[in-house]
Amino acid sequence: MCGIVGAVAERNVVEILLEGLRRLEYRGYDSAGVAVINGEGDIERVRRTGKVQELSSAVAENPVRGFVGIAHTRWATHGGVTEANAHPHFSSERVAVVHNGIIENYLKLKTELQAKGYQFTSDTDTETIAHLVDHKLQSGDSLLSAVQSAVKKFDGAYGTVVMDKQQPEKVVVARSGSPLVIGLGFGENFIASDQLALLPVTRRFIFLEEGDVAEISRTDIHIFDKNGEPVEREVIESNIQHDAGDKAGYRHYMLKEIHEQPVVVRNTLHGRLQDNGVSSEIFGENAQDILAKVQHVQIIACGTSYHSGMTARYWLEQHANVSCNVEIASEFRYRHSYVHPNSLLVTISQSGETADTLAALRLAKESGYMASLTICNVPGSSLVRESDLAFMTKAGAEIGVASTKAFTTQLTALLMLTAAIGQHKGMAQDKMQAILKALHSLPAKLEEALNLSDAIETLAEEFSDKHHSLFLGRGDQYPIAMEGALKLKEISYIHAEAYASGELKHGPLALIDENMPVIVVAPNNELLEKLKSNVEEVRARGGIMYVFADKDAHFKSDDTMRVIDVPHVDAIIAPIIYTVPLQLLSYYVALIKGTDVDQPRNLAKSVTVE
Ligand code: F1P
Repeated sequence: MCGIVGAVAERNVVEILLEGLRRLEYRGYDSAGVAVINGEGDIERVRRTGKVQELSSAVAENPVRGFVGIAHTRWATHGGVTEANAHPHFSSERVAVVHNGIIENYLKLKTELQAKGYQFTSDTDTETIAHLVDHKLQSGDSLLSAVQSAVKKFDGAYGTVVMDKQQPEKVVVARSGSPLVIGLGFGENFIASDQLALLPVTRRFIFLEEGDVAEISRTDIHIFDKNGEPVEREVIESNIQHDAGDKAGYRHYMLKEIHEQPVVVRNTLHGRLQDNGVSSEIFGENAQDILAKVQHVQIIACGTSYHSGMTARYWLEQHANVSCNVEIASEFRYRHSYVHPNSLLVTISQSGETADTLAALRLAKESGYMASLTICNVPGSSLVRESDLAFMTKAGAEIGVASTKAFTTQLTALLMLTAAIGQHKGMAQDKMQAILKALHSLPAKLEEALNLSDAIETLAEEFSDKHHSLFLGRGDQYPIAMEGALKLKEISYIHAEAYASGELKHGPLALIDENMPVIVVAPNNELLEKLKSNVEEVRARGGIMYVFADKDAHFKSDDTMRVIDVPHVDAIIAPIIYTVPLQLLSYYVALIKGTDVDQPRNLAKSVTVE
């Protein structure tokens, strides 16, 4: 989704801003723009639809220079993808604004501002911010107080950065519902919606809190909380790799991230397993008491993270003996759900900023949940800061919009959570030892799964001309089939549906013909024989199947069925391992189809608006 970068320095900041935008490209966007206060004290702006490269070329042709500037990648919400709708937006050639989020009451504000004589040049909600701030400035307010009083009028979400050419030594920023991070330099300071944008210039960050407004100059940062009181916020030293934004020789970030899985799963496990169990403390300081009392787990997430939650439900109920519900955040937040006694709310999110998941957490906090835990990949993110407990996955920066390594590290974390809760619920030591052994084996087994790469690249050729596909799984492989289908549709644009194969007879069998490939993830457990019957149902109707299975499952390739041998693994970690060939399949199909693998059309990496 939209990205923000800003800088206040004593050098030309244009290249810093453009590089910041490049590093935010992964989030998904459709236009980009930059504005600086130049040497004459005027604001100059360049905007383009399309990629940041278009903007860079435009800047190269007609250079702009300035020591203070703001830049933006826009993912259209209000108003089409046009240059006029791209940020930064101006008011009176004096104020420039970039904004992430949605000002929900913008139509009312727009009418009021038009009545005051303001002319709108875009269809965006953002332009109301520029005019409102300008209106306050005209009555003599400082930029800080103009922004402070303007934001009081907004309903909705914003992360915004504002420049005033008459106060050219600073920018003022405000955050509510859309993340902003201040980057601290030496004699210069920066702002961005994501720390990744600023890694080339700093590693020291302040994460703004909800309702914060900050005035940022080269040498000073003054932060005010939602009540307008001055506050100090902690400075955090980031340990994210500077090269997190590089492809390391891979053709796409997604392929790099698929191949990183053995290492990042090892990192996620590192120091967190004991000889006889999993310590509760890895989930947070008070986790011991909380996990001991848990009687019910409510998992909330979106997209791929939701699929990891669905898998965890099988594990928690079967192995930890605790009841568990899983729900999509956008549904959960708008219904009245029953809160079981001693319920633990678990949010799962790569980014920690997904708007619906965050809203669900905030709702749950008022609804009588015993405590909240987040499984998250981004330290300092909103979910981490606002949850009682947090477990950080160590996937590192994930750039590909289609989530891969974040998913397998989430599953690893959720299996550790199963063991930690199970420990309090009387899990037998032999089961605990089996889980620990399986967890230890994960990195090596993921390596083995990656060896299927060449075979899957060849297999992908059979899919590239298909328009529809069906993914089947049973038990804890059903969510893996769902994740496989999601990956294929996200990056290859082939319509893919996932079904629990026991449901075939209840409708989807009607779809089966030779043009509908059926991808089967075979469980390595007591459901195998049931699945084999489902496979025969498909075969009897002329379906063509691709079966990912353990050798011991004894599937045989023939005219109607291609069998891909997946490394033999303990059944409990099979969902994690079987994910890998499905990721590779969608990657290679997308490669043949020539789609934009890392930034699929219409999608955004971090969904910070509802
Ligand atoms: C949830 C999610 C991702 C998906 C895409 C859009 O994000 O649906 O799973 O790959 O990036 O958002 P998160 O809450 O896990 O960050």
